[in-house]
Amino acid sequence: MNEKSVDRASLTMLQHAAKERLETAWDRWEAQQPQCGFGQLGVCCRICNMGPCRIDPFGREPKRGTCGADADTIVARNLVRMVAAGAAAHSDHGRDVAHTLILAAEGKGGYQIKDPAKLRRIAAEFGIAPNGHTDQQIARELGERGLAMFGRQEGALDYIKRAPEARRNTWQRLGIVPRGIDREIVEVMHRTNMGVDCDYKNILMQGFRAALADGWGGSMLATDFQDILFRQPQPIRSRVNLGVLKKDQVNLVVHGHEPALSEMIVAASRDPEVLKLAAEKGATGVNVAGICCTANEILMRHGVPVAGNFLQQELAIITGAVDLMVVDVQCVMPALAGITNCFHTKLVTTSPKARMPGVEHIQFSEEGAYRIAKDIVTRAVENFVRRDPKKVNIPEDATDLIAGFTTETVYQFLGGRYRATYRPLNDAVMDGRLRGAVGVVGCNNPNTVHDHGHLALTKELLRNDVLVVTSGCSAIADAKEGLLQPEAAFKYAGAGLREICETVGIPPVLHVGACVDNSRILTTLVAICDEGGLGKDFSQLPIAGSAPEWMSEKAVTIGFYCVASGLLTHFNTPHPVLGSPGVTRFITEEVEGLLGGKFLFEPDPLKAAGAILNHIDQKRAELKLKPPMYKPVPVSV
Ligand code: SF4
Ligand code: MSK
Repeated sequence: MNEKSVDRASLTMLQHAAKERLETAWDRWEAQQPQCGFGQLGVCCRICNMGPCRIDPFGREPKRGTCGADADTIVARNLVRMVAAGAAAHSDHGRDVAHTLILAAEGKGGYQIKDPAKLRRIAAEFGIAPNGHTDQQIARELGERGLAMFGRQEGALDYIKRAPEARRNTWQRLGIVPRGIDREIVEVMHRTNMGVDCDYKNILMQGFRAALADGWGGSMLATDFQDILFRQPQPIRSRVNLGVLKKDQVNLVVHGHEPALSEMIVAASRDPEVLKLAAEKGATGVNVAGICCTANEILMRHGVPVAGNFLQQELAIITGAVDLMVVDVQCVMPALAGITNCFHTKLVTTSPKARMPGVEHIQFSEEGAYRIAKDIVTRAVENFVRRDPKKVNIPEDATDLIAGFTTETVYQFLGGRYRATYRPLNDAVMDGRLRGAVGVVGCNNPNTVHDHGHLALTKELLRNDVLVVTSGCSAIADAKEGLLQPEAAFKYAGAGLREICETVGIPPVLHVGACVDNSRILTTLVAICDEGGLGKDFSQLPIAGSAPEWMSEKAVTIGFYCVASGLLTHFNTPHPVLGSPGVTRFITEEVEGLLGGKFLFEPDPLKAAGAILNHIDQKRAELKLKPPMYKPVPVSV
C-alpha cells in the first residue's frame, strides 16, 4: 500500500477503500498493466482510415505507415496534438473569463470588478486609454480585446511584448511568434492531418508556437482577467488535506478549474438563507472545500480549505462525508459517477462541455451565476440529512498553509511597502545566498508514488538553497507536507534560503495558484530580467521548471512553453516520444541550440534534482556569479 502514496490521509483512505472493495484510479491503473508499448512510445497512428498503423520500435518492418509516414513524423504529430489539446483547454478557460469580464462590465450575472487597479494597469498594457472612462467601460473594451486575441490572424499576441526583447527576437527568427490563440491550435491540427507536414522538426516548432499561444496568451489572459474580476490574491492562511472535511457541517466539494462557478459557490455558502436551512437540517455550517485547480483558485482569494489534489478526488468521496461534489471542466475522473453511487454523495456537472451519463446536470451560465450557485449549495444542504454516519471516515490529517503569492506580491514582500522591487531577490542570487529558483508544478499520476516526486524533488532543491515556486496539484502536495509554512524554512531550507525566508517572512515554497497561473511564473521572470544583473533573457537565468508526476496533456503544453521560453524543463516519465530517436534527440538536446531550453526526462526525483542543480550552476558560471555561499545541509530527504 505504501508504494501508492506518501500522504498519510490518502493511505488511510486507500486502506479503507480496499476493505470496502471500492475501486480507485490505482486499481484501474493496475488493471491496465502492461500498458500498450506502441502508445507509450508514440508510434501508433490512427489519423486516417488507411490505418491504424504502427511502427516497429526495434527498427524492423514495418518502418512506415500505409502513407509512408515514419516514426519521426508519427511521434511528432501525436506529441503536438497533445500540445494543441492542452493549449485548447487552458485557453478555452481564458475565453470564458474574458466573456465573464464583459458580463461584469454590463452588470450581469452578479460579477463585479473587484480589482479596478489591476484592470487599469492591464488595460494600459493593451493600449486602452483610461481618460474619463468608467471601470465598466474599460472592462468591456479589455474583455473584447481579450476575446479578439483568440481569433487574431496576423501579427503577435498582445502579451508577447511582455517577454524580454532577446526572447522575442528568438521567436521572431524561428518564425514561432504566436498570432492568434485559436489560429495556432488550428494550425497544429491542420499540419498533423494526413498528408500535410511530415518534417518532424517543422511539426515540433508549430507545437512550440501553439504552446506559446497558451502560456503567453490564453493562460496569461485567464490569470490577469481573473485577478481583475475576483481580485488579485494576497498571501492567505488556510488548511489542506482530507481532514478539512467536517463531521458536523455540510461538506460541499468543488472540483475542476474555472473560478467563475466556485467563486459564486463560496458566496452562496455564506448566504443567510442557506445557513438557516443548514441549521434546520442539523448542520453547524456549510463547509466548502476544493480539489485540483479550482481549489487553488478559491484558496488563494478566500482561504477556502483544500481537500486534496488530483488523485484524492475519489478518496474525498470515500470519506462518506461529502454531501455534494460539483464539477466544471478538466481533471474530473469519469469514475466519480460510480464512486458517488456507493455513498449518499450527490454529484453535479455544470458545464455544457463536460457532462456525465446518469449524473445530474445543472447548467451553469455566468448570466445566472449566483442563482445557480445557491441552488447547488441548497441541494448540498438538503442532502446532508442523507449522510450515513456509519459510512463516515474522515482522516484527521490537515495541515496549515500560506498560499496566494503573485508577481506583484513578491515585489512587495521583497522590497517592502515603500520600495517594491525584485532587487533583493536578484542580489541574493548574485551573491550566492540563493542558488537559483525552480517552478515545480503539475499533476499526480498512479504510475508513480502519489506526491513523492513533488516532495522529494522540492526538498532536495530547498536544502540546496533553491527557491521553489509551485502551482496546481504540486502546490497541494507541498501544502500537505507543510512546505507552504514559513517554519518549513528551518526544517528544509539550506542556510542561504533560510536567511531570506526568515528576513522576509515567506515560506521556502511559494504557492502561485492554479495551472493557468504558471503564467505568473513567466511574469515574475520578466521582472527578474528587468531588475538587472542576471542576464537579459530567461535562458541565461539559473532557473528551471519541473512536472515530477505529470498526467495531463496540459502539462505537456506547459512544458512546451517553458522550453520555448528558454527553460530546462524536467518531466519524470518521458512524453510518448521514445519510438522516435529523432524527436527525442530534438526535444532533449538539439532544441537548446534554438530556444535555449530543452526537456529532461528523469523518473528519479533526486537524480532530477541533481541534473537541475548542475544546470543552475552552469548558468551561474556563464553569468560569472559568485559560487553558492553555503554548502547544502547534510540531511537527505
Ligand atoms: Fe497510417 Fe499514414 Fe493514415 Fe497515419 S496517416 S494512419 S501512418 S496511413
Ligand atoms: S489540476 S492539470 S491534475 S496539476 Fe490543474 Fe492538477 Fe494537473 Fe489537473
